Order: sequence, then structure tokens, then C-alpha cells
Amino acid sequence: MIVPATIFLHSILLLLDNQLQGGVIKFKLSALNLPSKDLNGLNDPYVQIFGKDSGTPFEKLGETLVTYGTINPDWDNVFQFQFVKGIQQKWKFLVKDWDIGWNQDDVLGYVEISVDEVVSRMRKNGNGTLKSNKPITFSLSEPAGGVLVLYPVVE
Ligand SMILES: [Ca+2]
Ligand SMILES: [Ca+2]
Repeated sequence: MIVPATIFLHSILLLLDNQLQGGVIKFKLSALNLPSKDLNGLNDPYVQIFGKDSGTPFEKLGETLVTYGTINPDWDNVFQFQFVKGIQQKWKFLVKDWDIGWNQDDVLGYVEISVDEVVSRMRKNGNGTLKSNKPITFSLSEPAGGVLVLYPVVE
């Protein structure tokens, strides 16, 4: 019997979800107390998101829109990424201040996180499922000071 590829793939994804070996993570981002890099004491922050797994270099996965005139931004963008457990998957969030002029943007901080760790923190809050919408916070470094908040999006 020939099984259509789409059904076959769907079965694999369900299996992955059930065992929490992989699946899809959806989230939004906010930040708190970002160090100011504009003369008015505020910023125009945005986030660039990079991803990698063991043996591969970081590549860009996405970017938020710019939020103007704040050090406590909430970004509306919803990100949706595939995760696979056990391949040392990492995300890097680079927070920047938009400025006028090519290549003038200031770095406000970054954090590198293990996707396995994010998933396990979500599981802790959700009885073994990825249904938790409790925010997960990360301290930003270089320059230190700000906090990045990842809000899981649950449907
Ligand atoms: Ca600036
Ligand atoms: Ca700016």
C-alpha cells in the first residue's frame, strides 16, 4: 500500500509532539529596562533572531519590527519555529536600537539560549505539554542590564 507523503509526515509530527522530541514553538517577545542608546534616554528597539544546531553556524530566522521611543518594548510579531530535541539547537536573540543612517544601529544586548531548555521550562509550567503561556525571562549581556521576555503563544 502506498501512503501519501503528507499523511506519513503528519503521523511523524504527531509522534514527535506526543513524545516532546520535537514540534513547533510559537512566541512573542518583550524587553524590560534596556540600556538607553539614544540622546533622549530612550531607544527604538528591535530583535534579530538567529538559530543553529550542533555543527552549524548561526543563521538568521527572523526579526521584529522596530518599536519607537521606549526602553520597555512589546513587539507584536508572532514567531513560529520548529524544534527538535537532542541536537543542541540554540537561538540567539540580538536586541538593537534603530538609528538613522546605514549601519548606525546600537547593540542593546544579546542572549544565547538552548531550545531544549526553553521547552523544558515550558513543560514545567504545563503538566508535560507545551500549553503553558507563562513568560520566560532571559538576562541580556553585552552591555548588561536589560531583560528579554519570551511569551509562548497558545491557541
Ligand atoms: Ca542610538
Ligand atoms: Ca534610536
